[in-house]
Amino acid sequence: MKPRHPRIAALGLAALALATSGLLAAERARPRNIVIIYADDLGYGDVGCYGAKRVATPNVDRLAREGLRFTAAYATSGTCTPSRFALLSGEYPWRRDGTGVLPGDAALVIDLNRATLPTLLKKAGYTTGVVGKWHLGLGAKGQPIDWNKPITPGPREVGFDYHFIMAATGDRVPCVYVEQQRVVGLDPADPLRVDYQKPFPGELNGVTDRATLKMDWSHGHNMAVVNGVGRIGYYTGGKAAQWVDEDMADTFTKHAVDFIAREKAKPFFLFFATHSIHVPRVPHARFAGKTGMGPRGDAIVEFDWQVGEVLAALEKHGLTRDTLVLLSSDNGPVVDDGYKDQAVEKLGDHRPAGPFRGGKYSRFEAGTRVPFIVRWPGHVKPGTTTEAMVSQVDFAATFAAMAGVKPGDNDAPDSLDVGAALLGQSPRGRDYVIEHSGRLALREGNWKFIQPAPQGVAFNKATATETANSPQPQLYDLATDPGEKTNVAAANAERVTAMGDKLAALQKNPRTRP
Ligand code: NG6
Ligand code: CA
Repeated sequence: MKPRHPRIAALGLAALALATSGLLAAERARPRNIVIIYADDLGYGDVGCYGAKRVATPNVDRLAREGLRFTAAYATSGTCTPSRFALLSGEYPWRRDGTGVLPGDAALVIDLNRATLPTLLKKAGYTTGVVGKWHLGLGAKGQPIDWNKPITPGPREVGFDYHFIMAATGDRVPCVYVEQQRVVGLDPADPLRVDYQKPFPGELNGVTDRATLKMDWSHGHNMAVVNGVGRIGYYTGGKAAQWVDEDMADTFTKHAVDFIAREKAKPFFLFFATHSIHVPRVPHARFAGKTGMGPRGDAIVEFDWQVGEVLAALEKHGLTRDTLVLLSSDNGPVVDDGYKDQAVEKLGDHRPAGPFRGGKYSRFEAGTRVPFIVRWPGHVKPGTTTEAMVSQVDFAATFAAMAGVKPGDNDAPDSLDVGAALLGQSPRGRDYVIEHSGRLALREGNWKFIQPAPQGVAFNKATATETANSPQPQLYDLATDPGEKTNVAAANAERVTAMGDKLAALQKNPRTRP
């Protein structure tokens, strides 16, 4: 039918468009439960559904088969602390001093005056839990942690009802778990003390007692010796509380699965941050030798097993359909990260970074472009793939929107709601992504601009990482050159200037959320 009045017809169309968009937003259902499985140092090419052939990852692959696999999803940073900071706070870590890789006795780096992903979800009625690697500091600034007393502030103050964590990393002391503010299994008669500067007399030392190591170090990791493995930092006491590296994946998985069982009656959010596949790679005997790739490959298989256990727990409690599961990694891959664990020798044709250049510690794509899968039966189409760009800094705004809560004006300042892309309803996520390791890089569409870094080394010999540092600006066309092989900056001077200016403006602006 021909509209009688063109103006009214136009108005009608606009109203229809508004109604539809409103409907879409309102229709974006709220997940009953949310589980984020966050691997450590797992590279884009490390799992089967992203192209790995020599290591079998049936559970990760199953998640992809039942969900949506992203080919352009990013951690904010090339290392752990900054990526985790962004994930929980919705703020770029490079806006804040002190968000680099933290020692095990660092103070909490998350601002308690702002909402976080877990506080937002708590507001929406979710019970929240974190199990695994924390690495965001514990305790108040300027007050050394007393490990023998309740440790606060920490995950609880950041918004987690439940925590069972390691303070930093497996290669940093103290080698103990912390549950609900207390070191697990601590004997009060054997108090635990930590020092990152000087050794405790009488304790084994990675330099003088090197012959006692069951796994030698290649760089760093030569301070305290715990379970025959050299670590970063020194500590004494707390012997009864010491973890067994081989049991770590089992321990974390048990606590994740127990959390699900305990909280199943009401909506929950679980942040399951595995230590796999970070160094020291000491998988359980069940997995040791499984891949022929040495402990790094075996740790991938152990990670995949952990994914399987979480999926099985959801299934067992009838929660599969009601739970949005998101799997990703905190930064790209590294092969030799400080231990002689045969990762280099046994790598063969396995490509941890997939088709990309760089790795952990790098601003080339492999530093931050990570595996990323979302499964939510009935809401996310199974077996699908998307090129939509998303960043982990978006979790706070995205999950808050799904849960129906609004972050305050000062909260999650860099987090964008990319819910439509996350659920595969739109092929478009972000228009640009900022990649960070030391300095920054900007991906806009398929153009990748890398800020010059006059001081940084281009190649880190110890880890064999191409950092992307160069005194010159770099520009790559990821559409034709995903491996960032040909710097086309000279032939595209205008684009280089425009992207450099845009990045500088984003850096200056204290927030990017509209
Ligand atoms: C580095 C460690 C490395 C790893 C990294 C943090 C040395 C020589 N290297 O300083 O082994 O622990 O920090 O990794 O000590 S992350 O994934 O937690 O960011
Ligand atoms: Ca990491």
